[in-house]
Amino acid sequence: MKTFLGLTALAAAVSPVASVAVWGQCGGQEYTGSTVCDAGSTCTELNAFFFQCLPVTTTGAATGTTTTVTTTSTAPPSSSGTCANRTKFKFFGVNQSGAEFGTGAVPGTWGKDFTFPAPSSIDFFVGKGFNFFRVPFMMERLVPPSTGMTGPFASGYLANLTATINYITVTKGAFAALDPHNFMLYNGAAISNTAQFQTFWTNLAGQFKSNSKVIFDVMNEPNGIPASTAFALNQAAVNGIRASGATSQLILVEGLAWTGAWTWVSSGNSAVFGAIKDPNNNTAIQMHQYLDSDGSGTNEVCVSSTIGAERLAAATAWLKANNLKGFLGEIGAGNNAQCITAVSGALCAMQQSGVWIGLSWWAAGPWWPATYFTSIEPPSGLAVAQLLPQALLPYL
Ligand SMILES: *[C@@H]1O[C@H](CO)[C@@H](O)[C@H](O)[C@H]1NC(C)=O
Ligand SMILES: *[C@@H]1O[C@H](CO)[C@@H](O)[C@H](O)[C@H]1NC(C)=O
Ligand SMILES: *[C@@H]1O[C@H](CO)[C@@H](O)[C@H](O)[C@H]1NC(C)=O
Ligand SMILES: CC(=O)N[C@H]1CO[C@H](CO)[C@@H](O)[C@@H]1O
Repeated sequence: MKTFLGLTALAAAVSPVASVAVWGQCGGQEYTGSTVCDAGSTCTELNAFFFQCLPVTTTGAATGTTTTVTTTSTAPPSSSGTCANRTKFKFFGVNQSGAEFGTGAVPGTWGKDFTFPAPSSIDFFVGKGFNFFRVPFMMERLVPPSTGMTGPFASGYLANLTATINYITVTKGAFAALDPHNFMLYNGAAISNTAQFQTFWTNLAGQFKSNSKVIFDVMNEPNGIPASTAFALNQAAVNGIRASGATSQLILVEGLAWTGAWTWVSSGNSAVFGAIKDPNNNTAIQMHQYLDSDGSGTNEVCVSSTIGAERLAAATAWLKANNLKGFLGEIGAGNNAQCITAVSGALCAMQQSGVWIGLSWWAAGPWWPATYFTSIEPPSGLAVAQLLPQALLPYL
């Protein structure tokens, strides 16, 4: 048998195989691709999930030409194996889109305009070790415009939303963030009345006040109002949530300019959000970050392999200076080698900083098109095969 094994191994070694570029994956659990690295790099086990083609340092002197080989000290880390002294995230997961879909369809039809996350998708991520789900929903479906945001809840939509939240938190034991995905617009107009918004949150938090795994994400990406108004509305929501009796759960507040980390300081958010007050001292700043040229998350090309860490640096410094915690509620990028390295670099920088308590990938959800490049919906969302094992799982 030994001989046969040797022959088989030899046969495998001499048959033509595509080789993996530097920083690419070359092994690990569930990996089925090539285990041969390009010249100048060597396949190195970083953890059970991920073997990577790491560059071998060379002077290039033998040929007298400049080589493209980089050393590990100048390249960003591409897995936790090269990310020293990190603090793990307390919350790590994905967005679960669906209930907010169907913009303009109010209330819209379940199964046609909107849907709710698939339990099988939640099972998949919990099975991988994730413990957090951000669940976007549409305010107008929960509190119909006919009776306004301080009026009664629409029972069917609340029941379905609650079923999703309970599946995540009770059945699976993970955390679920309630995310009114409304950009601080309600029934076509900017929300500006802090008292009404506070009541909306008192009512909603009251539904979940006894569930310690529920997180209150005040408003997705406030837009079209001054930063000071966005801040006042967030502060009112914090006050309303605590007044409901929900005193232990995490609250996440978001700023203007798509709550972008890279523009946190230049957008004016940094000038106002440092003053957030929570009587129960459990509020974090939620920021979002995409890695394409305009930061919109609409292009699968990342600016560079270091752009993730670079775009977070100023926000991280601001969080530290203000003694606040950050939560990266949306990050997304293409499923390609440069983006995988950029995402990995971002996660490493966040975990080394100690000020980021969580992260959620944008996005899972049953209705993303097969071509949506940041889709992480199992089994075949484009981010599932490579980005998930290479850039996310190493940071669990
Ligand atoms: C990690 O932390 C240890 C203990 O504080 C320290 O000795 C070591 O130099 C640090 N390593 C890096 C790469 O920062
Ligand atoms: C709630 O979900 C059920 C299916 O479980 C569906 O029949 C119903 O239409 C949904 N209602 C709303 C308002 O989402
Ligand atoms: C608030 O909580 C943080 C830990 O999350 C702690 O470091 C800080 O001392 C607390 N502040 C107050 C005023 O209790
Ligand atoms: C970057 C990105 O994909 N943003 C999407 C967030 O989700 C809403 C709908 O939930 C989309 O309209 C955005 O394009």
